[in-house]
Amino acid sequence: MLLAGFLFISLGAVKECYADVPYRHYASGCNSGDFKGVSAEIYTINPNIPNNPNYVDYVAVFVNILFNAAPLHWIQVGYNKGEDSPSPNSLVWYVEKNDTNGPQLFWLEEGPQAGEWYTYKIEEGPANTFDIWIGGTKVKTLTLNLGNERCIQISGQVEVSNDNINVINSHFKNLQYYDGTNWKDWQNLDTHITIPGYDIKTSGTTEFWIVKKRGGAGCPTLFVWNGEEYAEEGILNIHAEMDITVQHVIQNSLALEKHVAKIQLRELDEYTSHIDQVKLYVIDYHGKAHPCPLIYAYHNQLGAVTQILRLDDGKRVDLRPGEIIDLKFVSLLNRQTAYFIFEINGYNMKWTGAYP
Ligand SMILES: [Ca+2]
Ligand SMILES: [Ca+2]
Repeated sequence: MLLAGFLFISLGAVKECYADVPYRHYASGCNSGDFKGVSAEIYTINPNIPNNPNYVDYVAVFVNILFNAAPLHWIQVGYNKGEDSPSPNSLVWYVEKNDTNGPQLFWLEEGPQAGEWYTYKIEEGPANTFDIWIGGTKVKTLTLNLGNERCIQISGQVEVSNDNINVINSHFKNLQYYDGTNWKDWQNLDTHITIPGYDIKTSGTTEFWIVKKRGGAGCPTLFVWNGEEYAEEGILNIHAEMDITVQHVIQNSLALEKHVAKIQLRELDEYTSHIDQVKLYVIDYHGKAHPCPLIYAYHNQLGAVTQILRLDDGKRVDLRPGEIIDLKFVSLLNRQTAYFIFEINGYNMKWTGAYP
């Protein structure tokens, strides 16, 4: 998008679908081939722009047709928020191209409403003319000087100048191409993202969106009381669409105070875990497992949940982001204790609810 940095763009392989340059990161979905148009519905995000003193900060969200990788020739339409527009740090629509005559940027007088969807469309006509549409209105017709160059790739992209710009909920759907006669759904969708801290998710070949990257594998994180503090044991991987049982051999020393072991489950990710049952076993030096009864379970939002978590009966406790369950189990084994195993039955569907 940004002209100031234009000379620094180098596009490696076309199918990688982005230009990897300092201070610019991309999230993109692309479809390689010779097409005569691209169209997508794009959700409007409205992030804060940090205004870095050393360069122009912006976010640009657009659809693009790429004609040539070196030199880079393309046409795009989308919205921008940044210091570079005539209405700084407002949401503004724009059209931009680069061909053998060089780059040209056109700011429109209006922009999208945050939180709304708009359809962006570029359609090739005769003699390298391109009609550009936003929300059903033709906003521009441009003639490009392309020689024999043809479309080699269409894409939807989110481009940021600064990793601190929050791109969560950026979302493209109904990705379509024009074959010269009809508009059709994309048959292929390659995604790529270089914005740190985010992941890109897809649904079929016509939709993708950006989510916050999860720290590790997700799901509840297990902590055990070691006599001084709750020590982190790690994640209990219950990614599934229905209950699964996962066992975890406790690595830290588990302090028993009056025969009571104290354990915590914390949801450190942004997805809810549904927990049916928790168990603790103490293993003796002969390898025999002895169940430790659950005597206390307290959810920091829901209160006492002991009875719900005792039985594997389909009655579950939801552990939402930031929530904690305190657990106490009784072990009477004492000196014969070799180690402990924690067991959980439940599930976490991970990406549910990530749509704006
Ligand atoms: Ca239960
Ligand atoms: Ca169950």
